[in-house]
Amino acid sequence: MSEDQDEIILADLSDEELVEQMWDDLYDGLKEEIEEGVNILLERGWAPYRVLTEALVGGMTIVGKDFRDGILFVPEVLLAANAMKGGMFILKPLLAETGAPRMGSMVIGTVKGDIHDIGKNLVSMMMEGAGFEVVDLGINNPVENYLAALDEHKPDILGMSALLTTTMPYMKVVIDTLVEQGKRDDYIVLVGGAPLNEEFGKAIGADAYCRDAAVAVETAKEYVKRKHNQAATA
Ligand code: B12
Repeated sequence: MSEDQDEIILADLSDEELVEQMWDDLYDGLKEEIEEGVNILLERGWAPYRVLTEALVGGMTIVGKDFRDGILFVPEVLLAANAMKGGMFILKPLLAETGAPRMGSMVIGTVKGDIHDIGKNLVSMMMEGAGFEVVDLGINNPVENYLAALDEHKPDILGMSALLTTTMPYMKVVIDTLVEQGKRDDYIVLVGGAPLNEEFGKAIGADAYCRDAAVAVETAKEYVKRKHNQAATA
């Protein structure tokens, strides 16, 4: 595949061919090619969100399937993640440039024991683009990190991400600690990550589970609006 690839000129491909080529390039961890592909699609007038979902997230879905099936291993997936981040870096300012009015604020982080951050970063980007101020705590966060950030920034929303079935229960540890400290109702708690579902979100006491970044934005807007209405009528 790499020999053929030397001869492929990305700019000569149709949109459809280019997206498929980008899926291959993401699979092969080719960061520069991904960056070039993103720029070409943007020059062709694609909306940043479309580039993100169709070219990048679409490619990562294929990587995820082959990782699950034991065809790809951690080193290859790390390269793919690095290539994806290269593309996301170009899209980030464009997604944030919507001029949306300030909607509220969010503290977000991946839970303890978990180093997956692509989905969390995407949610951060999309939330910023929708007018939310976002404090990103990064990966592998123990409960103390969340508590300190909540006290410091007093956000409307707490967002937690987990990609492993072994780390997702930690979200409950954070929520239970908030309950113990009488702070649970001060925040809208949104959770997400591939192994989660709505039932899990309810079971751990989150306000909502969001399956992707677009749903996260819509859900956040709805809850913040509700919170402000409640405050106004109180
Ligand atoms: C990339 C990847 C990695 C990379 C991570 C690089 C990085 N910087 O993130 C590396 C190689 C490091 C890695 C390591 C491991 N991984 Co991994 N990884 C993946 C992979 C292929 C893609 C994840 C991803 O980025 N998806 C793309 C993003 C856009 O999607 P997303 O994360 O789901 O996020 C979206 C939504 O979920 C939601 N969302 C996410 N977070 C949040 C938060 C909030 C608040 C909200 C509202 C919404 C939201 O919105 C996002 C955007 O739309 C998945 C496969 C999969 N199907 O998910 C496996 C996967 C998650 N990994 C897996 C495993 C097993 C591991 C390892 C244990 C492997 C190993 N043997 O070492 C380690 C664990 C390391 C650790 N301690 O965390 C398993 C988990 C299985 C399980 N059920 O627990 C998966 C499912 C692969 C598989 N099928 O086997 N991994």
